[in-house]
Formats: sequence, C-alpha cells, structure tokens
Amino acid sequence: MFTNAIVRTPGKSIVEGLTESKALGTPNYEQAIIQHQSYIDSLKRCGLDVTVLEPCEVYPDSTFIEDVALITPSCAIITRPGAHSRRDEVKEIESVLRNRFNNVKAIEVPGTLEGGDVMMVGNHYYIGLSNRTNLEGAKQIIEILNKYGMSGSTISLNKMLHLKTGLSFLENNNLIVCGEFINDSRFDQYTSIEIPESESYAANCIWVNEFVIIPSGYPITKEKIRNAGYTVLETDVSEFQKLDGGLSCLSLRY
Ligand code: CIR
Repeated sequence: MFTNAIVRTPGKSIVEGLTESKALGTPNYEQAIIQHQSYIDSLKRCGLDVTVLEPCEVYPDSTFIEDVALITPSCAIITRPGAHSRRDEVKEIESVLRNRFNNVKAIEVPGTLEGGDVMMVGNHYYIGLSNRTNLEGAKQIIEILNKYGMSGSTISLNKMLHLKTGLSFLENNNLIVCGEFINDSRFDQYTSIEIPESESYAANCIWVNEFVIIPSGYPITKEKIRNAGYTVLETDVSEFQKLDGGLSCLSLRY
C-alpha cells in the first residue's frame, strides 16, 4: 500500500520541455495546470496524502518528478538523469527527501539513471538500460538496493524512452506489457495484460492501492484492466504526453 505522493506543479517553462513527439504540438500551460490538479485529485481518491512542490521554472521537465528519485521502503535514492538539461533537477529534490527520509543515497558520476527506468515488483527492481540510464547507474542502484535487502536486475531497451514507457506492474502478479516487451520471456512469470500499439501511451499507468490510474481516452486498456479486477480511474494528461511524459512520471509514490 502507498500512503504518500510527491508531485511538482508544472512551470510556465513546460513549453520548452524535451520531446520526441513534436507532432502532438506544444503543451498549453493553463491546460497542464488543470490536468495536473486532476491528477492530484486522482491520487487523493486512492487514499494518498499528496505533497505539492512549487514549480521550478529553470527546469522545464521538472514536473516529471519520478525521474529524479526512487523511494523504497528502506531508503530514498537521488538519481542522476541522463538528459543533460535535466541533470541539475536533482538539486531541487534533495532537501525534500532529506527532510522525510533517514537514508538518502545518490547515483554518482559516471552513472546515469532516471526513475522512469525503474519498475518495482515487491522487493525486486527492474532497471531499464536506455538512452537515459547507463549500466554504471544501474549497477550503483542495484548495489544500494542490495545493501538494504532488496534486489535489482537490468533490462535492455531497444526503442522506448524509459522501461515504464512499455511496462507497468499492477501487483497481484499482473504486468501491463506493450511494444517491444510483448512475448518477452524475461517476464514469463507474470500474467501479462497486452496493450495494443494503438493505445501504447496507456501502457504507462499506475497501481495505487487497488486502483489503477490510466490516461483518459484508451477504452481497450480500460476494459482489460477492469477485467483483471481493478477499479480504473481515468485522468487526462494529454499536455504531458506532448513531452513524452506518462502518468507515472508525474509523481513519486511511497
Ligand atoms: C523527458 O524527455 O525527460 C521528459 N520530457 C519526459 C519524461 C518522462 N518521464 C517518464 O516517463 N518517467
């Protein structure tokens, strides 16, 4: 069960965020604020106490707060983003974590790691090796996890931005899979819920205390998750999609 979430309100600079999806257009700031508030409301409906951090204009992508930290039951880990424009975002999360957690660790040079590449399955963490997360970053985080009695393993990505762009663990052994992860034998032990390419954006969704929050507008995904026994909450995050941001990256949940 999660009890808390940390989010960061988007700044006006969000229009300058990194994107490979230019065809979707530039995010609208006012709309992003409205959508962000609805996202917070969804987290609250799942029973979470939500800490809302001030916008940080210097870093256009800083609302994607999941990428700068991993919070585990035993420690918090500050990452080292692979995207250069995002590297110093971690300075904005450090004091927030130190005020809340006794054990705060960090990924060091030459490691890079973004939270979107980390998928928690109980005590085990899958670490995606992507353009943002390198082997050194993965080794460092696995070492930290081991120190606290947890484990980790790496998964190489071919095309996706982050591991959780195409995978989401929904507890009860259910795993959402899409694109390059469909029929991937590394995940044979899970019951897979396949998301068609037409709804690939919805493969990034979050399990929060028996609810699953998904982006709105993806009926096939909604039906499949419902059929697996979850209560589905939909929230519109289209302005964040324009920056390749999924639902999970808008919060740190613990
Ligand atoms: C980026 O490219 O870093 C941001 N525009 C989007 C980050 C999305 N993060 C995530 O899915 N964990």
